[in-house]
Amino acid sequence: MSTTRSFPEGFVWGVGTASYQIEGAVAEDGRRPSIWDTFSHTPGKIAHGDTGDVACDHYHRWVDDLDLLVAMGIPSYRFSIAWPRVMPDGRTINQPGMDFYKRLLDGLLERRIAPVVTLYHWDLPQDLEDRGGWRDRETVELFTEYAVAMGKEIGDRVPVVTTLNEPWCTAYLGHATGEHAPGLTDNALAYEVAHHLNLAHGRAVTALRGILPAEAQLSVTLNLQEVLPATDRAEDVAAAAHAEAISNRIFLDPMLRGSYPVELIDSTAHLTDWSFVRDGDLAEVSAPLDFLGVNYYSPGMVTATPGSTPWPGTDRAWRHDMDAPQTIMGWAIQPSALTDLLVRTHRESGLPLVVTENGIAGHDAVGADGAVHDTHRIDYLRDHLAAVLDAVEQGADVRGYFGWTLLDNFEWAWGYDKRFGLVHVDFDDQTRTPKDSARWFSGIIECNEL
Ligand code: IFM
Repeated sequence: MSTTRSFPEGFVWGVGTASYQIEGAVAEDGRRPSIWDTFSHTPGKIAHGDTGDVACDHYHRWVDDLDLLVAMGIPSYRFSIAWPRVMPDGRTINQPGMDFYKRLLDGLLERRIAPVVTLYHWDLPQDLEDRGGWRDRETVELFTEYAVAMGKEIGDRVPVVTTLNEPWCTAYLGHATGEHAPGLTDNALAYEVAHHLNLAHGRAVTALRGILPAEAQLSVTLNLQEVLPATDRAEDVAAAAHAEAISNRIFLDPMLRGSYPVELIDSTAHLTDWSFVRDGDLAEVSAPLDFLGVNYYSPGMVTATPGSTPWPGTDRAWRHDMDAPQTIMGWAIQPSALTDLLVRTHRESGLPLVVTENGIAGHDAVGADGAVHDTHRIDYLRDHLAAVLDAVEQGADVRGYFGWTLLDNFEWAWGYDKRFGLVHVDFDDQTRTPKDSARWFSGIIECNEL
């Protein structure tokens, strides 16, 4: 017999997207290239040579896309602003680009959908990359100026602002493994970039507090990793602790406690002396937050024994396959790891949490009956929502859940192969077809129960 379980009262439900993954229109109305335009046009970087040039053409179809949100009964929409659209050179406001987001925000508010705005979901203006990008401390200053400009332009329409999405990806995939833009491969650089991202986040939070209405909520979204040791051998346990430090605590500790963990500094001493952390930085990084956004897809397992792929950013922990079913991304499916992550993160941070991303990719196709029967996604979402409820029962203060993602879209280095959407997109003619999971998710939202 199945029993129904309720989510907390006032639980926030939503879906998310990111600018480069859906907008297209990369050279319209004054937008200039971002690092992802450059990277995706570099041969060999993206599966099938895909680019975000058109993506879901959301820049032109945003009205229909907002109507889709209404049809799905989605109360809150998380999207990101393309810095190179509103400030093409990274510093000068481009009014037509800004007007796009004002129209989008007005469209959401007219439809009574609460916007959650991310300022940086990886599309750094290429002009700033050419000056050193996140390796250069000046980018911290320019990001703060960008945040201030956005606060002044749209702060009256935005109740929730997230500074950065998954700085781990920018630091490590962008600068250590080279899988993401700008495609650099230097572990030492990744730590410096992580610090500059932390500082940019903290400065932006403080600056925005002075501009946004008092009730505005400020946050950051981290893809926290639940890292498990392959065995209980001391070396593997130490490798997992190291991977945890360079993946999670490098962001959590400075943001929440105003310090970098000693283990992090010690275990990376062969690569960097951390002299890029200047007096006063950590006080700025730890500006108070209203909640913490957590993106979760999969746990990771590591071993100290070299041989497999190194954990991003280090040669002291190596990936180890888990004995668990996998998604088509090769990511292990283990909902209980989400419960553990939420319980621990709430206990250690004391902050309310929001699951800002969770979802699964598939090779979903529209069938002869005109529908997309993505039962694998319904199963994944159901099991992970149950994991959220388990975490709440164990004391974690989880206030919301955003499914990733509204539309099938440009999945970074994977191009259009991996479909994460609740809504199927035909990339030949841009037809949108809500999948079975979209209807299922709407039903959950409507009754606030699982
Ligand atoms: O599509 C991405 C998103 O941009 C950031 N978080 C992970 C998702 C799935 O890979």
